[in-house]
Amino acid sequence: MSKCAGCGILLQNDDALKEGYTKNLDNKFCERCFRIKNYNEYQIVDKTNDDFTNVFKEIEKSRNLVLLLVDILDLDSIKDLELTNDVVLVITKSDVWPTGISDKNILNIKTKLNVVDKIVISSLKNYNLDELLSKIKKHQKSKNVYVVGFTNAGKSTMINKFLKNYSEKDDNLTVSAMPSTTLDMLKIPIDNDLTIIDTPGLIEEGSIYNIASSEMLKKIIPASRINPKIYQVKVWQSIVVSDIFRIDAADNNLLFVMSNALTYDRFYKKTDRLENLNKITLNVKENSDIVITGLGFIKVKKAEVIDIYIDKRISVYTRKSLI
Ligand SMILES: Nc1nc2c(ncn2[C@@H]2O[C@H](COP(=O)(O)OP(=O)(O)OP(=O)(O)O)[C@@H](O)[C@H]2O)c(=O)[nH]1
Ligand SMILES: [Mg+2]
Repeated sequence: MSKCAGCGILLQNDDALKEGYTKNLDNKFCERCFRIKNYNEYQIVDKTNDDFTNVFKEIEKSRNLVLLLVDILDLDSIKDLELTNDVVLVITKSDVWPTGISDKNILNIKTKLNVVDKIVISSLKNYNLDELLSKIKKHQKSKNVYVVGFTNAGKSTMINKFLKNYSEKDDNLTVSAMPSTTLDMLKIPIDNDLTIIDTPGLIEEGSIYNIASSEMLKKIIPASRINPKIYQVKVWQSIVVSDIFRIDAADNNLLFVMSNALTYDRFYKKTDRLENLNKITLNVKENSDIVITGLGFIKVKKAEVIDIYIDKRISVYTRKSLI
């Protein structure tokens, strides 16, 4: 049985409602990949991290080098990940990060992993991919190198760019703004000495990705460089962001680092907008970020007690500001 060249799932022609379906087993892609690639149509698949346990087992057993890809807007996601392999930390999508922030600041993230090297890249802009290739060549233990990370980190997009830049082959992997695009491991030979193995993305608990519709995903995934929105708050007010969350503050300087497609409604009086959502009261220290998992963050200048109203499935926390 052969695998779909786009997402790694085993091809089957028995059940049109199950993953891997194709009318003709000689096809290169499953029906779902065909639809994403040609019509930008997407069926959401329901994945859990149980699907990932075997992938991690295989990776640890192989002892091969791992590239851990992390979306620049989701840096804390990897804090608790454990893996015994050597890891090159790859921070992706630098093209969307606001100007004026140094790579050094971003690379300063804490993990429990055996990080042997770190790099910031943009597959979209071809930024630092040659440098990443030389780091891989320096650290690889064998021909095989695994690419892992949370869903939507940009794993398949990066491997497609490697194929384009460094091999004679087509860039086949299916990529999309929806979570869980890649469904199983897939070996991608780049040259005689390097085969990259794409893996399905981990699911991040508490991320807005897990509950967003496809319309919403288009809005929240930044399509271009983020222009942060600044609000000077001098009297009590509420700001509602795209009906996703509301923030109440009284005396502050708020910098929203999120997709430019989001909209902002400002209220100077008590409002009941999003009042039915979960209320989170945060005792924020000066120069902190309030992180809305999967969406981005709000840099808060002054220490203040701030209320957030948001869906209870989305996790919200504070950290020392990255900016
Ligand atoms: N701006 C920007 N977007 C990117 C970049 N790399 C990937 N993306 C976008 O991020 C989204 C997810 O990309 P994928 O390559 O499918 O991510 P993945 O990690 O393979 O996701 P799963 O297969 O679901 O685990 C797509 O909308 C990509 O276009 C980049 O360098 N810059
Ligand atoms: Mg993928």
